[in-house]
Amino acid sequence: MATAATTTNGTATNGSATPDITLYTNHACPWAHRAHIALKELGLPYKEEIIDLDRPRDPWYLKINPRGLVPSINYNGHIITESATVTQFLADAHPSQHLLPTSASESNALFRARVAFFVDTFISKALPQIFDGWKAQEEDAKDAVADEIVSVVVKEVEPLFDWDTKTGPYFGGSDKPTLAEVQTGPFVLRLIAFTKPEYGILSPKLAGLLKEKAPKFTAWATKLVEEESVTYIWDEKLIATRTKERFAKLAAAAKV
Ligand SMILES: N[C@@H](CCC(=O)N[C@@H](CS)C(=O)NCC(=O)O)C(=O)O
Repeated sequence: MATAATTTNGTATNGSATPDITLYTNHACPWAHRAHIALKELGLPYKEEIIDLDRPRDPWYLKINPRGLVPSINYNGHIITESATVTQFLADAHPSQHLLPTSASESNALFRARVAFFVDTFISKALPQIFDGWKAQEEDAKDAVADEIVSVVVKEVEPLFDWDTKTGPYFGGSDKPTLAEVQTGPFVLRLIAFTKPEYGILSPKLAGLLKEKAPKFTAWATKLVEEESVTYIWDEKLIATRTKERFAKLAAAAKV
């Protein structure tokens, strides 16, 4: 029988007892959004503390996370910061769940390696272009960035969709979101939402181009953005409006 790892207060951390979790977050932050998806997928109850990012962090929060960033979690008295670390920890601490197969076997190790490579590819190759898209203000610039986004997705991301989708649409053919979807979901959600013409953020041509040139990515993304774990804290209109205003302000300031 597996022995439960224990924290200083004697509570099991291997998923056998419900942990006491506080998530320090802001619903506008895509990195913090990763933690919300992981917690929902794992079915873990949690308290949340919304951190106001529009003003300097309070000293109490800097004690929790000296970098002043969200997300952070307090898990049974232990502080964990950085979204990738937080979500990996939650998946490791609750291994019976579908997020990531954690027991030692070659196939599980391979799955984890492929998830890590997929996430690294999306974040290091595609995300910079997606962020450039949010920044572009003129229609021509938006269209040019849309071409760049499509080109990087076609070259770097689309080839990674090499699994059979008969068993499920998610990473490796999973029928439920995995850690790959947890780590990329908040950005995919914004990518899909911000191409809607009513928001005027990304080029409205982008959705059609992705559908035509990256059909596997598009089919996966379309399913993912419908998942309850991905949408339950999402206020699309509010976040789109704020994103548009924020980047318009930044662009105006850069011109001065
Ligand atoms: N690498 C961090 C990035 C987190 C991050 O940039 N959070 C932003 C909000 S989206 C933040 O807390 N910003 C506060 C600030 O910069 O003062 C992670 O993955 O957790």
